[in-house]
Amino acid sequence: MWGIIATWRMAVEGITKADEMLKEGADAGDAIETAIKEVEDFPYYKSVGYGGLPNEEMEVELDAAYMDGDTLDIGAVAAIKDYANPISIARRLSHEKVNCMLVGEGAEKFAHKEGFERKNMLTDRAKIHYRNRVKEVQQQEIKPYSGHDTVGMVCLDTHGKMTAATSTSGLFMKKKGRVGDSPISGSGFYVDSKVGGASATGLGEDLMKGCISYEIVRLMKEGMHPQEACETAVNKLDEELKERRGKAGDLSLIAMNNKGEWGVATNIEGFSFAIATENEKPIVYLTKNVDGKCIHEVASQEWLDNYMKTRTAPLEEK
Ligand code: SD4
Repeated sequence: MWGIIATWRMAVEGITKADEMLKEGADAGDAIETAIKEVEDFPYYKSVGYGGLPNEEMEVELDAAYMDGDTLDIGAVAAIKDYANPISIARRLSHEKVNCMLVGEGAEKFAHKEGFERKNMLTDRAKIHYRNRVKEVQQQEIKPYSGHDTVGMVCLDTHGKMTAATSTSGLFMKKKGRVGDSPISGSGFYVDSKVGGASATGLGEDLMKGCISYEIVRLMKEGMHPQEACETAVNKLDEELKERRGKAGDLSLIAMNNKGEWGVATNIEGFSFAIATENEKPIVYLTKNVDGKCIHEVASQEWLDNYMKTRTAPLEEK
């Protein structure tokens, strides 16, 4: 059995490549890194890698993590600038015994020393988004924090090895140095080949309050199917946040166990995810939470076409 599951429609090209590799017996580490790089390199995805939206100071600061479910090795970078593929740097760091999570300048210094590709990650299109947002915020006093799509994946290979990985530019207009859940073990991701893995997207500040990826793996370890584990963890955190704080941020989670069974839960409208397994061709689903149960529907061709059209449409300066 093999499989890979990922947050958002944007991951489908990446997981298609990973699916080809896994079929041939590739390692879950190589497959997941390939899949995430594909998303990082595509300039029209506004919240991952090249073309990612900048922070308040118009700098693209990226977070990424990699975890090996056999050894429990973890590597992560946070608030790193000017490197093409943060996921590869995170994976490289996962082989270190200490100093596995590096931030900002320290991460850049490491990447430079190791010969990773430098790249200016701020595109002209992202600059337009930034300037438009600055104007919108001035004119309408709306909060600058919105528009986020982190890529998070869990992968199982034919040898039974599992991996998890994330990559993101975090929240648009975040403060310089702000780090979300994505590079934080247990929050943005967690995987244990003896059980399964999970990964998150949404409002990092709230996802971290529940260590929600770890919580899902823990529930799977207790015997829950990934779908039940995701729904239980997401509904519970959503409730707790509403009860204690009056509201809950966006929480969307994907998970897979070591049998290749998967689950997804969200507290928002229109969360999309992509999946490929030995039994399922790469496919995009949309999910919605109806009274605590998450119902997945295959995305229509019209929805898929529209997704790409809106992502790549010409952008006007306001
Ligand atoms: C963060 N969780 O930095 C990320 C953002 C995100 O979909 O997931 N966007 O808080």
